[in-house]
Amino acid sequence: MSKKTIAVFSLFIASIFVINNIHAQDTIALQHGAHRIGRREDTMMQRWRGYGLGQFIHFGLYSILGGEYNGETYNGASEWIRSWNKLPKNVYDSLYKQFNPTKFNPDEWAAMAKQMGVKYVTITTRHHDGFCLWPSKYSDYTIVKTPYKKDMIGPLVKAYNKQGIDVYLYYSILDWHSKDWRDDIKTEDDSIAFARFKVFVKNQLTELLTDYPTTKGLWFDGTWDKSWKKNGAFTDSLEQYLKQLHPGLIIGSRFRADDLGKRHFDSNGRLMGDYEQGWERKIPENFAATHDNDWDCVMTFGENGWGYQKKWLGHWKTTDELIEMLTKCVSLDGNFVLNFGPKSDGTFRNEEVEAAKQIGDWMKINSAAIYNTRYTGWEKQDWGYSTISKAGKQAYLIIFNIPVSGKIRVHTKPNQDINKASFITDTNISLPIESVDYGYKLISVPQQVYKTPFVIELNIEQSKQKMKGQEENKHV
Ligand code: EAT
Repeated sequence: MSKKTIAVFSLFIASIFVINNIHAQDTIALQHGAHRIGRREDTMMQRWRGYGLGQFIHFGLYSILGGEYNGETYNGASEWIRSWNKLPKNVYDSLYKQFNPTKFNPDEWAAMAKQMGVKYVTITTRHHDGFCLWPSKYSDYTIVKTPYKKDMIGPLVKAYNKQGIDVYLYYSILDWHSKDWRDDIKTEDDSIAFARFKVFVKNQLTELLTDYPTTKGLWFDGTWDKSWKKNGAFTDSLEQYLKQLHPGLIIGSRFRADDLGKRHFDSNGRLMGDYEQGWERKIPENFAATHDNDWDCVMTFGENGWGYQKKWLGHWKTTDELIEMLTKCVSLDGNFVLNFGPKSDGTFRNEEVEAAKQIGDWMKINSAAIYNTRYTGWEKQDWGYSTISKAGKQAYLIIFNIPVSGKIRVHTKPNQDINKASFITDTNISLPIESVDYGYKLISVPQQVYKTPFVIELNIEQSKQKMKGQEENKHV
């Protein structure tokens, strides 16, 4: 062979090698990556998917301070106040001696949630400070050491379940109290201590699921540190253990790491966990951004801060804004979970009580558009958001922006006809529908001032034929 032939041949071999290598990189061999492709489809997960609206509760020692110390206001999130350099750590760590939510009435909490229309609640059993709201036998830093003495989680689970609301337990892996917790594992000592911490976590989680057997899922937090990321194998085996212990259990993507320490999505880009839990106060812009996964969005009334804050800093979301966020989430196949930060006496601040009531009043009329509905597959349209029933027979237009013409321009899928349109408040009265060019429908509503977002229900018929003009986009 001439030198030239050898060179060309080598290049050929090299190029095959490169191509093969690209494919090999597409799928990294993982023992602790995603164990499922696509959505989880069992009954429990379908129930989760149908919730639409949830409640989050942040309650703990930080609720006593309410974001203030010594007359000064902490600018960070109130449940993070322990990390404020103006607050001596021993002051925070002694707060448990005053923790006494004497006005805590689990039935009242559950009644408020029920009235608001929430289908599930997530409650902090142990936030980053390590303080446990249940009498854990594995910790010396629990509610039994406080003047209150009694368990809060058990009565809460019971009261919410009595109202038909599912309970999820929030649990932080990050733990400022445990001597064994580490943010990284650098030495042999670190790894010995963290090994003890892992046993502690497993014991506590087992205890929670055993003591509160109606728990539907665990909402994990504080899993972003290197110590946890270096323990992908452990996180995977713990998740599998918890699911065997508690069949149907739902755990989001914030829990574990893969072999290489990747979180949420494994090193091959596949979602780990039962739903994407990445959106803290963030809502994806469009359906593509959800990657067709289940997801939830946890939201605060304020701009930041989850625990009780005496002073509201910055913008405070109005009920209509929250309803818009709720409908946007549901229209993109996600659940919307609104956070509450009760005061240390165990009661809710008036603003939260009032907002819960207003959301509940709206839900009483419009919840058919929220519960057990899903993404319509339509593009986002100017008037607001849309959802569709599971069977695809009813679609809901949740209207936020009404055109001055009073004609709401709707674009369905090509094979969907609208048989009937009516206000959800009165489905006996049909609103006029006109078919216009390019498959649009104009639905006429009275030209008046609408004070709240409202819902139009559509009866959808799947047609075989495409509507004239809709099937093609001719350029002339
Ligand atoms: O304290 C918040 C709250 O519990 C929320 C659901 N998650 C916690 C949290 N800790 C963070 C640390 C860094 C960045 C964002 C955080 N959110």
